[in-house]
Amino acid sequence: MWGELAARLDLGAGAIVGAPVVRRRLSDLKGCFADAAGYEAALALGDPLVYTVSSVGAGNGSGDLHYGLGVLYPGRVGDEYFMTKGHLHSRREAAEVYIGLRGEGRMLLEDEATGESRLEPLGEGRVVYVPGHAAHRTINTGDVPLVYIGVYPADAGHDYGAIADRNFRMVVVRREGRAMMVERDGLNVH
Ligand code: S6P
Ligand code: ZN
Repeated sequence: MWGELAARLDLGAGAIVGAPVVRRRLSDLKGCFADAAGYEAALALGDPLVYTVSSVGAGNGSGDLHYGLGVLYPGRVGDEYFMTKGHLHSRREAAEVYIGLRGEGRMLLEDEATGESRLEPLGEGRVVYVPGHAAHRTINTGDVPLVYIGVYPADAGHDYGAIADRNFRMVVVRREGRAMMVERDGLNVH
């Protein structure tokens, strides 16, 4: 017997109605920003909400899908835009589709095996396919909340540890008013 199959997005509230919500504040993003001093300075001023994710998992069988609505707020630590923690899927071959609903941002992808990095546009009217074995992190490069849906296999799982240990090789910063991807090593933070 099927359970609930339909859901309603409340884009004003930034949530899937009735779904559980995870809230991540700046203090939850320790180690994500290349500018560690800038991060501590920002935290000393307060601990803003950086993003929320409300998720729906209607089934947990092999072949089932889960999805989540992400709302990533605008902001920066130094030159670095607000971002999600980023993760690999525990089942590494599990892919994901991101569908941008509002705002303007980027998806940072990094192949776990080769280190190949890509920065793809993610925002209103944009779709990004996240292949298996790719660490992925969303970044808000605009002035309004970035709202998107991610659809992934029910058994994908989240592995935050690998990224927390070594972080992404690339960092997305604002330079001359636009977003660009630069190498973390050799990034001059001032
Ligand atoms: C889940 C999917 C998204 C993220 C969300 C928050 O596979 O990729 O729903 O959970 O963008 O990012 P993170 O890295 O904190 O899970
Ligand atoms: Zn994912």
